[in-house]
Amino acid sequence: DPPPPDPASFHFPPGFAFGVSSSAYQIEGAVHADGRGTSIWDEFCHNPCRTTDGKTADIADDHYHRMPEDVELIGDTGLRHYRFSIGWPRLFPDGGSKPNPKGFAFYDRLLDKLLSKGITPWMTLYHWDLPQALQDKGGWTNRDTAYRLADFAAATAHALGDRVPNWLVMNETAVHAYIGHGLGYHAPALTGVNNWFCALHHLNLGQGLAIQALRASGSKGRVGTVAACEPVIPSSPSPQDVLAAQTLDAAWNGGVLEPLFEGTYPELISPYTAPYERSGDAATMAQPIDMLGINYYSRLYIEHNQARPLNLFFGPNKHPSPYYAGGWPIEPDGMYEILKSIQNRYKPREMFISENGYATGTPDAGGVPLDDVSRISYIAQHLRFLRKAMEEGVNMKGYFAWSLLDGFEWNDGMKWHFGLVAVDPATLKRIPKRSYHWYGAVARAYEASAIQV
Ligand code: GBH
Repeated sequence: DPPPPDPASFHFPPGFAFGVSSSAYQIEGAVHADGRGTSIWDEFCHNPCRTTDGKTADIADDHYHRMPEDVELIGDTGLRHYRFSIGWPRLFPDGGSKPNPKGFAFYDRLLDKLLSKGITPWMTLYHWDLPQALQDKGGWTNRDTAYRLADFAAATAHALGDRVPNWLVMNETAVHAYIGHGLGYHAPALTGVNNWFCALHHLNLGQGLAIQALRASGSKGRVGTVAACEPVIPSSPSPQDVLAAQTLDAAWNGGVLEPLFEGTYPELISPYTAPYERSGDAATMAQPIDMLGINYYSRLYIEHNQARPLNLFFGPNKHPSPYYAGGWPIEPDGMYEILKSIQNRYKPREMFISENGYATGTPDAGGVPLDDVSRISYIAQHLRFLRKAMEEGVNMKGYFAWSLLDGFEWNDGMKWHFGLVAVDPATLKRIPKRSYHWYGAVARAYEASAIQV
């Protein structure tokens, strides 16, 4: 990798947000503390343990008990924006309407701590941690769950809304639907075409209902959501692979953006969502939003595969991109490409990159690499392509690196390390990597130049 570029060499217009992202289940740990209920991911980790390395998120980074120190880390390096999620089972342990005061007290403390450090909160309502009690009633395959999300949004806005300037309803609806309900690699480990599209439709419906609930709550915060959007490429030019890629593109990108912006589903998937749609759903799903967060990591390569739902699956990348240890190709131009296409088609009011990051693998005896110039290079390349998209008229208002801390990586347990800061597994001590200092310097240089503009 080249030596890190000068942090002052990035020029973004005023009003741009540099931040970091996280999610509750991946960092909080303390799964039994203070009356928290069980989520579908606790089930996935324990009954039986289905992570590829056998690790659970019971402790994770113990952020629940170390939150003040973690917020200090964000602020001390010069970052002024933080995207995090709230744990539904911590706030409503049985998924119903009975709140857990100690859970609310935690997010009260988090919001107050952020605001006292001058850090703007971007609060995700749902980053995949459904209360198990709702899963027992069918979870996202049950239409009722969409209404429960709206109640959850309203109750949260009532309790915390005075300090939330940015609401984000969902994280990566398409990933949750496909990988959690179609492939079964993520919780709740359901499989098949029916579960996949039933969950997708109810997630889109719940998103619309939750946006309405937030608007009605009187919270002054702006309201948006987050989608995983990546160009989908056939693994080979064969007609079968091309159809597989077009179909996944319809489910992954179009299956979330079309209902949100246009109230429809792409033709390639509408036969599968139709059985679950009721009259009025189109209008409920198509809510105006203030901002759209895009999570981008790499292009997706898809091939025909008869053993999987809709005869498609992730395939090899036949293009000569370098790969990083996390296994995904490094394709910063793919970020530019997807942003341009979303801007052209849907014209969101504004967008921001809500996740983008680089993983190293399970550490060898030498530990997690702290001189992480590859991560710096990855972020720098993506910032350059983001800037290029902006110069061509894409209305980007922020960039959030994934993630502050090495954390729990869902079905892969603790295998991948995305953090700007390492966490010693024995002591849970936070150990900043070189990228933490470099990325903070980018944000500080930006603040200094933005003030001069
Ligand atoms: C994000 O999902 C999540 O929002 C976040 O919680 C998570 O920690 C972060 O990613 C890092 O994993 O071609 O077979 O390798 C991103 C999900 C990642 C799903 C890339 C598709 C490519 C599949 N996407 N993945 S493959």
